[in-house]
Amino acid sequence: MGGALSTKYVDNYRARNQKSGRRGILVIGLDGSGKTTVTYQITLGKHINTVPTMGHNKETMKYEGRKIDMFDVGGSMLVRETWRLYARAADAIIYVVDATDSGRMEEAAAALRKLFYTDDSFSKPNSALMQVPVLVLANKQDMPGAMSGQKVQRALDTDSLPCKSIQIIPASARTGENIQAAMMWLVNEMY
Ligand SMILES: Nc1nc2c(ncn2[C@@H]2O[C@H](COP(=O)(O)OP(=O)(O)OP(=O)(O)O)[C@@H](O)[C@H]2O)c(=O)[nH]1
Ligand SMILES: [Mg+2]
Repeated sequence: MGGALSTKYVDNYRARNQKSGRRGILVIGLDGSGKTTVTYQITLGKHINTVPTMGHNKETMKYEGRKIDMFDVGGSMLVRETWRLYARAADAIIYVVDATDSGRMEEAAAALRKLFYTDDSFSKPNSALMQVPVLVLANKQDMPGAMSGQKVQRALDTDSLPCKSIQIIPASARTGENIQAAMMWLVNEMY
């Protein structure tokens, strides 16, 4: 667990990565959607019990010989304001959705849209993200009643999102279902 990033850190981070080939993935989504569980399933390959994230949690891994940092940021309303700063350091985004929580799907859609535009009427795309691939994980598929990937796609209205590419994958961070396959898609899009 850590504090929040500073603008200076973000800009230096990008400059350093351009030379070394290192990449940064930002993991975001509403509180309790499963971001930290997803992050550990990707970096450690197993299910770990979590506590709510304060600030951010940075995990570094090697994927097919390349170094990748995962910035797993808290999803509570207050911390969501910092997503935009973290997004400046991101080469890719994982957006985690709790597919069992249809009651918060609208909130999840609004939070995603808010990051991808810089104005309230959603007409000015966030230029930092236009070349970034986005993986949406429709998480918690191990639970009965979880919304399908298609339903989550419709609810989030992802077709119009101003990004490089987007893929919605149903997955479970608890069982690991589809997590590595989803990650493979994202890494291929990122380089
Ligand atoms: N059944 C099920 N539970 C999950 C899954 N992924 C996460 N959870 C549970 O959901 C709860 C929240 O998970 P976290 O990974 O801490 O969620 P988070 O998005 O990091 O939450 P914040 O850090 O508070 O923003 C925990 O009780 C997890 O065990 C999943 O795929 N299936
Ligand atoms: Mg967390």
